[in-house]
Amino acid sequence: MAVLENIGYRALTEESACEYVKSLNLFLPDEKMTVEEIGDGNLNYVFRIASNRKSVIIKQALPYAKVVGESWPLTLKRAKLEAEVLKKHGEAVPHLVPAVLATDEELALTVMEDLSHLTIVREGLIQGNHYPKLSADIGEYLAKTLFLTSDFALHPFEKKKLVAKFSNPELCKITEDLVFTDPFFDVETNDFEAGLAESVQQLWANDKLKLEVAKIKYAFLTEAESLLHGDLHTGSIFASKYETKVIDPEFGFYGPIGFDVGQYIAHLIFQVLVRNENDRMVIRQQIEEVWDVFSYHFSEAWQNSVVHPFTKVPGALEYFLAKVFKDAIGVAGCELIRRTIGLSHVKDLDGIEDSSIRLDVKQATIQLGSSLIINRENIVTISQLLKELEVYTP
Ligand code: SR1
Ligand code: MG
Repeated sequence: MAVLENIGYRALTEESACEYVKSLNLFLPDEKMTVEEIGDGNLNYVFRIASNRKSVIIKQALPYAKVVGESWPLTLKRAKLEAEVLKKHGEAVPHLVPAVLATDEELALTVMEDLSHLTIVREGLIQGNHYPKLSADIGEYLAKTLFLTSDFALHPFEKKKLVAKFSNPELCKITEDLVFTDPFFDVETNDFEAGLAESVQQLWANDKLKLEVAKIKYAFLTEAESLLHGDLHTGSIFASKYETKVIDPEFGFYGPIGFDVGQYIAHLIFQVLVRNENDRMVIRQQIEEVWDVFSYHFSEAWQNSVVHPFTKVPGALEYFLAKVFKDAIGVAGCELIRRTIGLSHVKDLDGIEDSSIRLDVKQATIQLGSSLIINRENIVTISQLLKELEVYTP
């Protein structure tokens, strides 16, 4: 049973959500408004409130994980942390995150810009939509948010203040368990189709693989490089042909840069694996583009940095980018596996109706994921990653 941390907390209803935004004077007292609960994520309520004139979103944290139920209590503090991450990242890329209009710690909610003119990228990609700006925007988002919150841009006192401010142990524990631990052991939370049982047994018995996962998990636990989004999958991104907005950074914390990069790449890989030959090229290009744009902006910021004397040392930038790339490849491997056999799946895979095709693709994500984890020292360029991806593409 969830224990309430906030005395004044109450879960909003459509009616009270309306009253709430009125009390903030975001709408006129007699303005006609419509409201609907549109949340389809794992953890929160999301209300869209609109009049003829304007619309806003209220995102409210529930004291438990919606995906499992009240038996899985979850801190309400994550609402404030998410709003603070949005604001901090907004300092770096205001055009790529939603504007925060108000926050309420007691009710664990954030009122923010309505983005319903955009589509959740996962849904759009599954429908075959093309987002020409997506990966360039995400590359810029990653480079600028991660550089500007790192030791390369901040005074060490300021950086350490932020590390403490963005401590997020409960949400990190979810990632530590669901991404980096449970899928590699025979535990109850795992969820996979009977047709995958043999591959899963092999994976659980593979000590070489598990040793590499242990190293990747250790980096996640200990390397406070930058303020991460912490859950950068395609369900955390809204987009159209012209615009991209990154939402939902409630898993934000100071961690290794490669984590955000690797998660995003993994979810593009799902699309490569589920698409037919003609349609997958555009996603392969997006994988290439996100890394190119990320390294372009990151390198530019690095060269302009005046904080860290070692940024001027020849080879230092190359060393750091290579580390981020290797970390990203390892994380991508773990993400491919956990979304296939762990607790929280993705529609890209589970939505494949033909069971034989679905199983083939899922076998591919397990095998490719394992290969990325084990061979990440040798996969050092995007072309090598794309080559490896081709080997496992059904
Ligand atoms: C219980 S939360 C399951 C997953 O949903 C979130 O989006 C994160 O990816 C988390 O691992
Ligand atoms: Mg989320």
